[in-house]
Amino acid sequence: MGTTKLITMYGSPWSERVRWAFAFKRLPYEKQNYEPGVDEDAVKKLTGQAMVPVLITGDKVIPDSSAILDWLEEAKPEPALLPKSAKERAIVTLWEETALNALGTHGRTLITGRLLRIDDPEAQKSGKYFAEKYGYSEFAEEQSRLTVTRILTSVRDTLSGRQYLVGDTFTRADVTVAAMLMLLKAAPQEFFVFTPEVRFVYLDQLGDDPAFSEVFAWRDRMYKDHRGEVVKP
Ligand SMILES: N[C@@H](CCC(=O)N[C@@H](CS)C(=O)NCC(=O)O)C(=O)O
Repeated sequence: MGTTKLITMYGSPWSERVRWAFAFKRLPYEKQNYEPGVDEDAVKKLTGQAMVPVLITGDKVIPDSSAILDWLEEAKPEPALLPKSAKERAIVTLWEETALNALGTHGRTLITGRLLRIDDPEAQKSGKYFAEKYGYSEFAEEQSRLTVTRILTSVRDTLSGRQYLVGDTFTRADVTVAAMLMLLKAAPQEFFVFTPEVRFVYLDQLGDDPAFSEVFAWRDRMYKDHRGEVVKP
């Protein structure tokens, strides 16, 4: 198969879902760290777009976490991260899209708002970078909070009485939702290493809301049972 390299950003859940899937399938890879505001041009030159994760394998360069997971499922089908039935696969895809394009993007708006309110030049700088790149306003933040609250409610109610989001096995739906939840509250230090200052930035009031404690307890259980390694920079 040759060398497989992943360009990822440590604190990004889009990168985390890909690292998680590689660890789950025990596929080794070379790491390259992406720094926002520094490595954007290089990634743009390589892929034609300015986001990570990016997979480089053989003569292929694959941006986009879902395309990377599709490549991975084909390259290493076992242990499977997709259910066998087409119906269950369809539901996995719906959860993934909700997690990536609603929970993730609205979660990023919430974290951008938090960064902009922190009285620290470094936090302000990254807040401004993400605000400009992904579009931020106080109104958008209020709307994002409503959307994220609705999704957390759906995750909680779907998980009631169940171990996994789809069927009775761990799938890409669980990987993706569990990874995206870091934007509201990071996984505990024993699974995901962050300095206390950075961990604080990742904590939203929704992450500590008792109404959603079962969702974050489930997320921590997914890390404990399936993450397979302590995540370190
Ligand atoms: N559709 C892409 C989205 C990835 C994405 O949103 N990446 C953001 C995560 S915050 C990123 O690379 N940010 C760094 C930057 O904007 O410089 C995927 O699923 O991989």
